[in-house]
Amino acid sequence: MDIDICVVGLGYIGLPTASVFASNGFRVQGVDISQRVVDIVNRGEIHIEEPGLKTVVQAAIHSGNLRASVTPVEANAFILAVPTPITEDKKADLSYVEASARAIVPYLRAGNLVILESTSPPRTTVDVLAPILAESGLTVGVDLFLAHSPERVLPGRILNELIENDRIIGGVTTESAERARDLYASFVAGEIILTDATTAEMVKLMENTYRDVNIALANELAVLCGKLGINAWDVIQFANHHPRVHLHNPGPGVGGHCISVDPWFLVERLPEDARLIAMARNINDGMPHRVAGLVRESLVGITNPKVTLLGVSYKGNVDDTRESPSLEVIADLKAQGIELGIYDPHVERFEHSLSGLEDAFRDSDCVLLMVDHNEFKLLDPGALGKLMRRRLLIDTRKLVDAGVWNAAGFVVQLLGKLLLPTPVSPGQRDSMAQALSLSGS
Ligand code: SAJ
Repeated sequence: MDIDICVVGLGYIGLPTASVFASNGFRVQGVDISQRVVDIVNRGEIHIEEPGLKTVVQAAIHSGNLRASVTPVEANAFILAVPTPITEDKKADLSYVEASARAIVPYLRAGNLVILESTSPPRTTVDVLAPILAESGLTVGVDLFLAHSPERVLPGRILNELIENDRIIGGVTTESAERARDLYASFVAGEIILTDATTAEMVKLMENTYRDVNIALANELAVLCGKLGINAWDVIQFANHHPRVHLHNPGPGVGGHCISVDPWFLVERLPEDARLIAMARNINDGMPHRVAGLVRESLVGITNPKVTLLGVSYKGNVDDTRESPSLEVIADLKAQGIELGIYDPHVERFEHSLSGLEDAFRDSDCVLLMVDHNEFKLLDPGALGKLMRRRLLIDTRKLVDAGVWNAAGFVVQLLGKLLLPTPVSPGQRDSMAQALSLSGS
């Protein structure tokens, strides 16, 4: 069977993209380096949580239009949808982009189209991808077409946004962009805007940077309001009545593989100039430690304290834990010897052990709500409070109905209204731990 599209990377972007193309009549080969993922997809199942995805994948596999393998095949078009994470020192790790490009080189033929969907630092398409693809002997822009079409979908709403959102397509040549547009036009209902590859890269990075900087502003607002003794959530709500103001929400940090990562691509490239962007990143990265500091302060005087941590995904109603602020908070509290009962109804695989709901609450001294999962709105504070040693809830998302929890005997503290401690160094944390009379200290 001739393949129309070979999609490399069957993760949060590649799998929905492959199955939507397949359900629009294209013959699609999905490729992933993980045999486990390939087997799951070939069974018509999915390895990630995303509303509606299972049905689309199942239908695509059963129609025969989608199949998966660990190696690429010849195709008319190739879509690279692999991760672009950052290294420990906040530099772009392009190894997956480079490896996926090398993997398709032997399968490229004259007239093929290659599209990079992965979010990438400026000039990646022209400076990194094009030279690798040229190893095929084809001339990029002449007999091999190359474009960057950044994914812009919101986890939790991927299938809908894949179709509805406007799409930016940047070609290394005009014909490259036009060919990519013709492909996506088969299912994209939004507007398709054509530009050059580097502009398209910058558009995507700026979208996420815009959000990161605005979240940093909201987090700074929470710190200021805590010091002034007022409620940041009221300030945000009232200010947003202004027609040109859209303040974001404070929170325990910015997670996920996008917003907490992409701004660093700009800082890495232009460190002298991307000053506001770097500062916003640092403000947001400081939030989990401020939250951990709040928890530590609430435990002063308690021997062998236990904390119930609700939610480990990076945001509500998803199972994705990459760059989750909860990881930082857990590491911080565990380093102090604080016992944790961790509960997340959406997450199955996690690097720390998870508890059932009741076990997480049993003998606890403080509930720390980290994620706005819908399930947490429905918790029964009356029953859960009875399991605890002390009824304290720190809500970092303004999720719960404080009145209901107060009625069940809880003191409810809200991030955005509380005095937030300054993030402290690991050394300072050690001396605070000793002051807390924790177990083993
Ligand atoms: N957050 C706040 N306050 C807010 C909004 C979000 O603290 O007011 C936190 C969330 O809790 C989460 C993080 O920010 O930890 C990011 O969540 P998000 O829902 O804002 O975004 P992502 O990372 O799930 O998806 C983003 C989207 N980009 C934009 O909205 C500009 C999506 O469209 C992109 O496709 C995606 O990044 C990506 O893959 O780049």
